[in-house]
Amino acid sequence: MFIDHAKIFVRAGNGGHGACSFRREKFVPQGGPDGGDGGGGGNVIVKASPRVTTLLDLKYRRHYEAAPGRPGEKANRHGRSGSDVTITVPVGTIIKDAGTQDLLADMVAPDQSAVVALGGKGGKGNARFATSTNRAPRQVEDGTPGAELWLDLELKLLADVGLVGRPNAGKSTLISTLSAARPEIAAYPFTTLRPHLGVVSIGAYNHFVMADVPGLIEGAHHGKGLGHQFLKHIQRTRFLLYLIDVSDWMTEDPVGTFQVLQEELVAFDPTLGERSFAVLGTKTDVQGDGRRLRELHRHCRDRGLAFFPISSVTGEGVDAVLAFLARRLQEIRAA
Ligand SMILES: Nc1nc2c(ncn2[C@@H]2O[C@H](COP(=O)(O)OP(=O)(O)OP(=O)(O)O)[C@@H](O)[C@H]2O)c(=O)[nH]1
Ligand SMILES: [Mg+2]
Repeated sequence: MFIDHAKIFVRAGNGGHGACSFRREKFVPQGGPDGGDGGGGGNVIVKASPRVTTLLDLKYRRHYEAAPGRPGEKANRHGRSGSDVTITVPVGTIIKDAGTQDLLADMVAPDQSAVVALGGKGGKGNARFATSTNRAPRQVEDGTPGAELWLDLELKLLADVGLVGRPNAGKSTLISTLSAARPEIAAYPFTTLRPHLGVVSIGAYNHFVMADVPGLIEGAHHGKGLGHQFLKHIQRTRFLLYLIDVSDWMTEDPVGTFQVLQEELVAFDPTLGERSFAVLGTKTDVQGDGRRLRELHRHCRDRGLAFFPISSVTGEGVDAVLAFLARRLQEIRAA
């Protein structure tokens, strides 16, 4: 199951108390104070892993607690620190304080980690309070409490290229011909029920990440179909590909379809209207008399929009799209 939101409770360990103790050894009368410091409490740490793709685990386990520091001991022995607890999340997870909604961390890179609840400090033992005038202090310090709070975690995928299209437009088919991603593919709408990421290689050294997002229909930004819930996963893509079916068994007009998709994106997030994009006319191997392809091509050409006819089945046009994406992404990264 793909889960992209979770609320969890985290508690860091308390610091251990400082010890109050005096040296008691044979033949050493009036040994000085030797109470050690308490250990620090464990932290709660969040770490991003590319091997995790959903927040599902956090739905099942909602409480995370790090170990407390041990109290100090006699003979100046410091208490052991409490061990940290680490929560693994997918890359792209945004972590907020659920109470204040303050942003605590945005886990954008693999292996990035952040302390979300800091362990308490260990208290000083009485040995640390000895002075020339007070050689037998009984004073000790308590450890401080570890932080505790509720966290909101939200996964917003990070990808270079986002695929946008109506159900059945051929998004999943395209990503599975270009990458190792294997989303479900079938001739019915809403086949793909969760976003998928695929790594697309261009040549030996260059690659980019593509996101297949479930199909969008008119009203998606109001929650129609599946769109609304997944639109946020294209918010953090650098480049969009609009996939428009131009096959002869498609009934609607391709230009209207493209415009509805654009409107849905802008209604959801106006900045998506400024995102660079290209338009793909898909399934050209079954384009029939080619009328739909011509209409869409003309519409794009008149507006100076990048347009490519492709077929994921025969491979027609796919290399041209790849070469174009490689160039555009390089420009975007450089900018
Ligand atoms: N002939 C032909 N069929 C294609 C092509 N691309 C996809 N299809 C078919 O179109 C249907 C829908 O393809 P999908 O890739 O599942 O479409 P999608 O956009 O991912 O659909 P949703 O997941 O429902 O949003 C499947 O039956 C595919 O086999 C193509 O280039 N040529
Ligand atoms: Mg699909």
